[in-house]
Amino acid sequence: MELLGVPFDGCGYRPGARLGPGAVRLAGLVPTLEKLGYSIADHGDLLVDQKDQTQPGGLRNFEPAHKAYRETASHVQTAIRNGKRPLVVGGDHSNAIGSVGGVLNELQGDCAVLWIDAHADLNTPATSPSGNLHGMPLAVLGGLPSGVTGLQDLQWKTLQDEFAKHPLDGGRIAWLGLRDVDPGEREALRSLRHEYAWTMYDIDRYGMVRAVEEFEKWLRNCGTKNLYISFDVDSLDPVLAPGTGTAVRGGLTYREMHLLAEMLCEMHSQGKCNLVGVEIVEVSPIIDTQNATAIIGVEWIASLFGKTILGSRA
Ligand SMILES: [Mn+2]
Repeated sequence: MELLGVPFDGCGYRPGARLGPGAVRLAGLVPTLEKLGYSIADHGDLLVDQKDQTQPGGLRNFEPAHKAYRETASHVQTAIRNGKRPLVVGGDHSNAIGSVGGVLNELQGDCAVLWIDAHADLNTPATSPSGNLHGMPLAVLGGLPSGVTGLQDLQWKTLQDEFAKHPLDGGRIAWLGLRDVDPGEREALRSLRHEYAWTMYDIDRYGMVRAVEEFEKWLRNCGTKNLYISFDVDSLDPVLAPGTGTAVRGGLTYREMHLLAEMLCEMHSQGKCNLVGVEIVEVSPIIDTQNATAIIGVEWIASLFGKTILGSRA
């Protein structure tokens, strides 16, 4: 596995996720995976320009964001090209523009994405209540129009020219854990003709086993076996994972999150999908309690890669 930290949070709700890679490393990401039998090439953290740089009339921190996405994409592409699996630690969720964009570029669009998140991340500059790109990555990757004119539109198109050459079809995105969806995002979800968007209501009603079984069916029918998993720690209940910028009550429980990871592990280890890469984003240690959110993130990754109660699956 090819590990990269992306300490960029200039497009998040508030600063803090830039410390996510350090927190996740301190929580034992590398030794945990090594104990499971994986060899990890640690590429360290990207050098990120942390100065606030927003051009008048432009998207917030566009320049440093663009640089971080470009470098993330390049890392992800190189890893996949070498037959390795990229493991990316954010950073705010806008970094998925680079990571998922890199995957799509390298595989010519032949990949589905599992988006585990409280949010749909489908806003555009026109619909976003905050103007922060971390709520917009899937709109960029899905090729949605910005809905605005001028510099923001030019910047939006710059991102799409680079990271959405193979736009991510709505039928190739699976949302899991949704519970805070803006009005503009609901419309975007409909326009993208999604086929899998499991909210917390669905998980409460039908349970995690059914959620993953339906996901497996969905993946079988979506036209690709390649899967990238984007795990936003705000999918978890804030009681467990308070260290994240946009926490929303009523998230996944400890047991649901592990069951999810273990069932996904069964899928990829049995060849039901080709897990091309994984990322964990939005860990913000400055609002955390004793690094609990990074620790739980590492536990989740361990379950995804074969840790079980009675021994390793890998
Ligand atoms: Mn997110």
